[in-house]
Amino acid sequence: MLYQRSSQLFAEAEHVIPGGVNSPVRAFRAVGGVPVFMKSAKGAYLEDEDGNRYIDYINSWGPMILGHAYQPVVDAIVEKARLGTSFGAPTGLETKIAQLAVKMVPNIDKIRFVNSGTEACMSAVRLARGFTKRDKIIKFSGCYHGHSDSFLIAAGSGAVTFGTPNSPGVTAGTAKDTILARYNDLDNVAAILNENVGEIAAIIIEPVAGNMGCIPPKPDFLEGLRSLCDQNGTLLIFDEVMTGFRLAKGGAQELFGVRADIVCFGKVIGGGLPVGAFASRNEIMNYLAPIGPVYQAGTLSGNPLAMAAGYAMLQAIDADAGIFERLEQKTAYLESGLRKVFTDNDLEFTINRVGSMISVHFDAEPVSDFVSAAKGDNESFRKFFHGLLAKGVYIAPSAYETWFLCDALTYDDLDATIAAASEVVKTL
Ligand code: KE4
Repeated sequence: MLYQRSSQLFAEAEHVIPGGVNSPVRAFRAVGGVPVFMKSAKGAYLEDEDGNRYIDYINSWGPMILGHAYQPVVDAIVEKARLGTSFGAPTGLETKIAQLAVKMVPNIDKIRFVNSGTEACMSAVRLARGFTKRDKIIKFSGCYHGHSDSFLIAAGSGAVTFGTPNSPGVTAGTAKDTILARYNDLDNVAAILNENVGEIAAIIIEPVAGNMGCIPPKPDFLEGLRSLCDQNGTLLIFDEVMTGFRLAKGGAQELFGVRADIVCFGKVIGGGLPVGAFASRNEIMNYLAPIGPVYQAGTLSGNPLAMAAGYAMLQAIDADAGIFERLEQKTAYLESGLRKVFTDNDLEFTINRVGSMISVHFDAEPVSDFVSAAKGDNESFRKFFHGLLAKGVYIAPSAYETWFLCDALTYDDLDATIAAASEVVKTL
């Protein structure tokens, strides 16, 4: 693989964009090397500026569940763009996508659209604090809910990659209201609630953690959080920015059968355009401006282009009864192939998977929380990443991320990926 054009573009970008990127994880800092600049994508494939082609397992960090440039989404965007891109006024399309989301997702009556997952989670926490009249929240070490101040406390994803979980700029005043718990440790959560009786507005969690690699909830963990919240008058916020419309039509709530009080969305719901959302039952959502006292707003929230893309995406998912089973089978096939490759080469590894979210950890121990996720052999991961990249397979450039599969992947693509891995592991 030649990366000459990417190298040139990166050098130019670094002069005018911090780190040459508009989101840190894209800078390849965790794996080293020059970030690849992409030119186009279609279906399961990316093409970079040097003409290299990749089988894509990032899919824009989750949104492209149907594959890149999915024609109904592209057509919807093009058609809508001709009619104007943003009015700053309500449009009928916002109601249609809201009605569809409410139909697809359990336990929600209303939804508010914003422009990113960060905005969705930030707004959900403000709403929970306003509704409960409590200040403190519990988040889990290694979970990432976007870059709002309250969340940059032992955050996952890029924040961990850069070893700065507690980012400068987050004040002590803010940090004091965020209490950290250990993922998959119900006793730890119960102890925190007992030490802060009547003070915890919400517990926010990724129901399947995707920002310290993919970490499934242990049996009864989510159910346990639900009952602890009920006992303490605390709201349970599911951050489904990754899992929403990916693990099931109704996301993790449907998959695990656990009711959240507020659900946050991003990624898939926007079809690749900037959309986030948060949703709940009427009792809570009616606390939001303009009908309630909790303020939240956005110039481009619900803009026609993003709504057109998101609506086309949700309609396609809603109409496709087999998509989640196909994604389950394809990802299970990939997992099985990788397990064989790693086992045949006597590697120490763990693979975690839920549906079409999967991660590889070069550590024999189970990975069930932030501490165990941090034990992975990052040097092996780095070599694995670059070895696959050179063979045209594009996985997440950090061990603290999750791979996302799309429905456009064929079994030939999966076989090619497994074959590439079987060659790369010999270099580890
Ligand atoms: P955004 O603000 O990036 O749209 O969403 C923030 C967010 C919230 N909640 C969860 C569970 C998330 O995974 C994210 C964002 N995910 C990262 C990938 N780990 C986005 C990639 C990036 O930061 O560039």
